Amino acid sequence: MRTAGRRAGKVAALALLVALGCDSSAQATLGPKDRKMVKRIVAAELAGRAPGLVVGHAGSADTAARADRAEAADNADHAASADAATNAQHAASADQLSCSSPVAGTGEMVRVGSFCIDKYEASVWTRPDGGTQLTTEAQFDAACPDSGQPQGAADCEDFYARSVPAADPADEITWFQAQQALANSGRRLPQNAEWQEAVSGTPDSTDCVTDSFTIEPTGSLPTCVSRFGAYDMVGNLSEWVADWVPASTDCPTWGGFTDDRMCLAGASTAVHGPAALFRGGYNIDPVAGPFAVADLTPQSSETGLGFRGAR
Ligand SMILES: [Ca+2]
Ligand SMILES: [Ca+2]
Repeated sequence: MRTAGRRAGKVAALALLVALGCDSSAQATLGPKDRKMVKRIVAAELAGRAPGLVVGHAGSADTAARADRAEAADNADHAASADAATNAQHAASADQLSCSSPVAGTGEMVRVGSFCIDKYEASVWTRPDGGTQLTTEAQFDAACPDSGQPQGAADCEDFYARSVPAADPADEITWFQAQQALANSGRRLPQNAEWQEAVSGTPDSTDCVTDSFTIEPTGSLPTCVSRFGAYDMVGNLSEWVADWVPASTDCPTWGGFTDDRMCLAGASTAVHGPAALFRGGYNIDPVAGPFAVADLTPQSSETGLGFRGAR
């Protein structure tokens, strides 16, 4: 048994050597029966290999070399496309992280999840990098009508929303005017849900401008900041957001959830026009806050109602 086992081992080892092309003369040391067995093992061994990797046959070295070159080229291709994908990802995340100003000079934005929002309440100017600041309702109307539809010299062109500190934020401006000023600055109004996401972490207290009817310059209170770095989302000015609803008729409050103003209730059949939501509350404690919500027709210019941009 031991002899038979040794012989079987020798046959198997020899078969492997033959299959690898290392030895064929050694077969001469075997009897015809064992040579047959080697043949069978070699055939089985070769059948289980990729053609390009078969060694010990005519032309197989070339085939192997070609296979190696093909594999190297394939690997290089993969590496190049992996690099390209990585670079694209890096570029995308750099853009995401930067939230750079979409139009040079129009001021700072901060990253909130998948979007950017203005760091400050918007102020309105004649140029993207400043020029003359427009602060009154009459000045806004002379640059761009309440409807946001250009008319004569009021062509809505020299009319830019900017997110800059220590500026008088635009007050008594319509939703349509705000939208045009933002469009010129590469921005848009935030959606209601985006505004809510961005306000997170802003104090609901007199850390924000909520204790007077005075409208303060943007970013006056360093503690009135959201966890994303946006200032004055609570208080100072209320802020238009993009969403429209039927005009509300009632202010039933949030109940025990919060003391913030809640006027999104009822659907007026008397008000002519839809209503756009505005958020954050006027500068009055305690009805100002991160949940404060009310609505007005988008053509309204109301004291204490401004906006900020998103993109
Ligand atoms: Ca505000
Ligand atoms: Ca409040």
